Amino acid sequence: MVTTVEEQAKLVEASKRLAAFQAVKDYLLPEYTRIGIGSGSTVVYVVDAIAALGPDVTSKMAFYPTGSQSEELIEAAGLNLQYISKLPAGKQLDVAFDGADEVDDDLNLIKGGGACLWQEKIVAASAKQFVCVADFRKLSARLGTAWKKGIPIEVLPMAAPRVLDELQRMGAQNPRIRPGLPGKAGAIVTDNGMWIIDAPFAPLLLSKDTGTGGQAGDGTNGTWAVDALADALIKIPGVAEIGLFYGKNGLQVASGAQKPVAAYF
Ligand code: ABF
Repeated sequence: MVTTVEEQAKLVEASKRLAAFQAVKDYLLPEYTRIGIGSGSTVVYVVDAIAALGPDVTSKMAFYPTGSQSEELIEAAGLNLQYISKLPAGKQLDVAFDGADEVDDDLNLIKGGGACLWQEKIVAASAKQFVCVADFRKLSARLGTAWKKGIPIEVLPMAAPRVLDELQRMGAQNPRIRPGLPGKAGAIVTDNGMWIIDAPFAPLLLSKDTGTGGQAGDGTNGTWAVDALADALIKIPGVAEIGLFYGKNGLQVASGAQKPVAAYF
């Protein structure tokens, strides 16, 4: 039984590591040449697992980061760094690995706790297969249950007050502009010069829970289905990207990428 904070922290790290090594074992095929690498602390183990395959396997591969953190990880591991902006039109990554803040039963995700969600979505949507690597704390039946800080939304700073108004109208409970990192005044500024709004909504329904006999899922009484909420959020003027990654439509509509595959313990 886990009794102390230190023991819990050890368990979480062990879970991230196991998930990462298993994900790389299952989903990184030796013939792949273009690999997306996401952000966050779990991805550190993904890069460890890739580096452990050795140069015989990895020297034929190029790795595409979602931001400066994964760029540094790739370089520090001696892997071949490439940029998604240089990926020619018509080409795709073979696979992309990334973490998440929460994962529901349908493999819909909340992402963006680390403020890199826009680049993360572009890399995910550029891949034939997206592999979400997450430890046991991230799993929940419905998004908004495990990650309670709200859905991260990247916004144009000048639009932030209007976006906050609209989010409140849609039923978000106390949406807030994310503050800067400790010691930094003002809002957090993303790599794209944008701000992040965190918008908590009541736990989201899965599409199968809505429709005939189910709940509406269209925001009535503050209840949203994942896909309906994602569609509504992205249409708000001033919203650049949202931290809802949903398998059925989000990634497929954007790119033809497959539904996310999860590997976790
Ligand atoms: C990225 O890193 C983000 O989308 C998510 O916010 C975060 C997860 O980080 P960690 O693996 O440290 O929990 O994947």
